[in-house]
Amino acid sequence: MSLLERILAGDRLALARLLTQIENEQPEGFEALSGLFPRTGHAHLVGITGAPGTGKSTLVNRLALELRSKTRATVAIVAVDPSSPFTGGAILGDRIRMRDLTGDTGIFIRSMASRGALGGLARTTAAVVDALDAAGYGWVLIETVGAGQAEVEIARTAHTTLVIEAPGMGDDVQAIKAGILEAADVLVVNKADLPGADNAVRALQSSLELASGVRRVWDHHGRLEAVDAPDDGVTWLPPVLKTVAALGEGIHEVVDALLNHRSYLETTGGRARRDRERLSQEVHALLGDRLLAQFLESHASADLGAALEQVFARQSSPRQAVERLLAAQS
Ligand SMILES: Nc1nc2c(ncn2[C@@H]2O[C@H](COP(=O)(O)OP(=O)(O)O)[C@@H](O)[C@H]2O)c(=O)[nH]1
Ligand SMILES: [Mg+2]
Repeated sequence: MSLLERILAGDRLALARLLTQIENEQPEGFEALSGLFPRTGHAHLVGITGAPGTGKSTLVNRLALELRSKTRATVAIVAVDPSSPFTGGAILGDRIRMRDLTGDTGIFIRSMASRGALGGLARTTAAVVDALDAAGYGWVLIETVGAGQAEVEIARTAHTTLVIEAPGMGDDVQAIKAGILEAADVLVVNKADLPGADNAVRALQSSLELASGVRRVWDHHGRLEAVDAPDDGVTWLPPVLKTVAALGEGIHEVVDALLNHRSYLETTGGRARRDRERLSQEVHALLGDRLLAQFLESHASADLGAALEQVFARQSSPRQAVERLLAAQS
């Protein structure tokens, strides 16, 4: 059997091997992925992002188990943590903590290390997610650190973006600071067992109102009570939920929010729109990579070097330098 056939037959080792090939940018990996691509487009992709230590891995762990027992769907987890190398504490810790999930063959876990190349992380993650989608996982949960353009972008381009926050990480609400609040479909204040959780919930709620212009009324449990806006059933109002992921508290509600958001996307056509956005972004990025590589191959690096020297000397603007390089090519 070929690697591809084995993956489609549910062989987890074959899948792990393909993911390694993709991470190492081996041509046979990309070839196999192209063969699998027609089978993608079925998984629901959830990006989970937030500052380090907010409890992303713990929450993802719980969500996977809950999704499994509630919907019977299979779940893949992709942990993207560019700040720590494979041997580093965070990922090693994640792996050990996640060991309790691995007895279930309906859950597949992959930790990714950062690739050095600029933008490479987002590209490689997209390829890994495609492979998991093609392999038939119903849900793909992608954990990324909510810092850095690539990481936020990965979470943002999922079908559902979950932004996680925790109290006691300074007075500022990190999601507001990082500018990812507007991308959030579901907001979670984890570590609700610690003081300051209610403040974090309120801060998120009021910035959501500011951002959307929609006034919301919350009951004293922090649950949405009323919305002062036309209830046309078309507007998604990101819920703000409290969890204690370490103890499994509040997980049902988060899973319900994920299921609700998935239905919302399906009924409003938002799913297809997000798919098109994500795929066209991927094509654009790959095209850009390839064109640059082609250009560099067909040109003596001396040309580029000379053009750069002119820019350094302020004799030509960066834009002029590019114009000249391209004109010289034709
Ligand atoms: N007090 C408390 N600690 C938690 C909770 N959830 C996770 N933690 C702890 O917070 C630390 C960071 O969790 P982790 O999931 O690795 O965070 P990540 O860096 O965002 O992935 C770990 O020591 C967890 O055990 C919670 O709900 N309450
Ligand atoms: Mg983590």
